[in-house]
This record gives sequence, C-alpha cells and structure tokens, in this order.
Amino acid sequence: MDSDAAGFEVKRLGAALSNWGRWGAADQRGTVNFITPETRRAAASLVRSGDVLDLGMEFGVNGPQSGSARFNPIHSMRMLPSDRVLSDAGLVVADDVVTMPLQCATQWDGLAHVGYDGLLYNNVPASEVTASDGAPRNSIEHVVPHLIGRGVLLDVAGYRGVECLSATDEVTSDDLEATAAAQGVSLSSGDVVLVRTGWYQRYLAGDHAAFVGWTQPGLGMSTATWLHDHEVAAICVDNFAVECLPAKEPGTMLPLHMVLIRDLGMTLGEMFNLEELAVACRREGRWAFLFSGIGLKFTAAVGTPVSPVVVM
Ligand code: UVW
Repeated sequence: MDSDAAGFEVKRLGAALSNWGRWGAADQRGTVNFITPETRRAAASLVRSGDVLDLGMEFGVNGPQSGSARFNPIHSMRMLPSDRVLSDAGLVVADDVVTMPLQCATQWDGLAHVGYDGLLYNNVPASEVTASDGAPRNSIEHVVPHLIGRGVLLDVAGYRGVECLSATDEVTSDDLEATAAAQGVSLSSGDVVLVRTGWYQRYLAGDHAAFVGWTQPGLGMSTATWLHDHEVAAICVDNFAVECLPAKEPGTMLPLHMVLIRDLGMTLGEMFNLEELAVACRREGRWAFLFSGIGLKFTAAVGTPVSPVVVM
C-alpha cells in the first residue's frame, strides 16, 4: 500500500468509528462520557486491601526527555526560608515554581492535541487553537475531573511470555482479545484500559533515549475498532506514544492518535508505569481495579501531567 492509500484508509477508519455528535454537538468530553456514576460505583466495589499503586513518573530534572522539543521540568525556588523571617514566632516559608511542557512525562493527551483535514474532535476547527488563547474547545480541563473509574490491565508482554515486547512489535486487537481471555477478564463499557508492553523498563533502566525514541512497541491500527466496540473510556500505555513507532501504515504519522483522539474523542495516557501493577494483578489473580487519573485542570490546554493511581 502506498502512503496516499494508507492515509485514505486511516481516514476511512476514522469516519467509520466516529463518535462526533454521539454526546451532542457541544460535547468536549468524548469517550470519558462512558464513565458514569454507576460504572464508578462498580469500580469502587473492587477495592479490597486499600493499597495504592503509583503509576506515574516524578516530574523532575531526571525525567525521560532527552533532546527533543520537549524538555524535563525546570524547578526553581521563588522564596527561601533564609530570605526572611515572617513573624516574631519565627515563621519561615519556601515557595517554588516549575517550567515544563505538559507532555514531558506521565501525561494525558487531550482532544485538542491532534486532528486532520483542519478539524479536531466533534467538528471543532483546528484553527481555534491559537498561541494567545490555547484551545478554547476540547481542552483538557473538561475531561480530567472525570477520569476515575474501573481500570483493566491487559499485560500483553506477560501474555506473550516476555519481559518486554521488541522495539518493532505491534500490539493488535487480537493480542488485546487473547490477553483479556487468558487473564479471565471481561471488558465493560466505561473501562480505562491499561496496556503493558514492558517498554517502561527502558526508562527504569535509565535508557531515556530509547524510551522516548521513534522506534518502539505499541498499539497498531486494528486496536481502534476494538477500543471503539468495547466502549473504552480512555487508553493508557507504558510507552511514549500509546501507538507503535513508526506506524506500520506507510507515510502516516501517528495514525492511531488521529483516529482515537480526533474521531473517537478518546483521551490517551502515555508513559504510565505498569510494572508493579502487573505484579500485583498476577499475585492477586485479578486484573480490574479502581483507577484514578485525575490530572491538572490547565485552562485551554491540550494535555496535562498526571499522577495516576490504582487502589487495590
Ligand atoms: C509523540 O510525541 C510521539 O506523542 P504525543 O504527542 O502524543 O506525546
């Protein structure tokens, strides 16, 4: 298939799976609408030990970025205890400030992050995103307060019997289906699905260049239909870009981003640490849990850093 044909196929798939208008012409929440009070109550009933597992990176100078347009957080102090004593009782204070790209570490990609043919999710013109105003519609603050519900881990690396998928591996819908079946877990509408490839081990090993490099395992295009049909609320992967890089469709750039974000209205979670979670799920013999991924409500932003957790 040449690149024109591949691009056409990506757009054809996007049109077939489109959720535009499904929750109204003014909707800015997309598939997170699948999470309801009812699905949250069911998720809360999964809590057993109350132990919390941290799925996020620290936001600091040792983050994963290594030379691209994105950089690691720059943290500096605005007030130091040594600057002044504030009261007779000896009160001192410290304040700090961080400069960072919102997409530099564990993060959500929101619905204004990517589009094509001049349009973002739900028919919003991409030209609305401006340097001065950011994204007036489809911005992240409409989505992140609602990202708490039932999470399901699909440990594809574990299912395939490897520590980590190889850099050129693509995760297909058949892999997701087979992993869920082998784990004995069924998907429900409104689930947040977390897919483990093992790639996060590159980050833990200090190989940051590989971790955020442009050759890595991830989801392939066939997963778009699977995610749509299972009414998945959000997808999180332990790699840099959710999808495999480079894409298998010739001449396309981030084609799964295009279809999931722009056509389905799905929020994508990237650089999630699923290592300890996989160990805990295997130990307990269960793969569903209460998940919280409430990020920061940056006004008119296209993404947000997040400190996701699971309550076991
Ligand atoms: C990449 O940059 C590859 O992905 P994202 O923009 O979603 O972080």
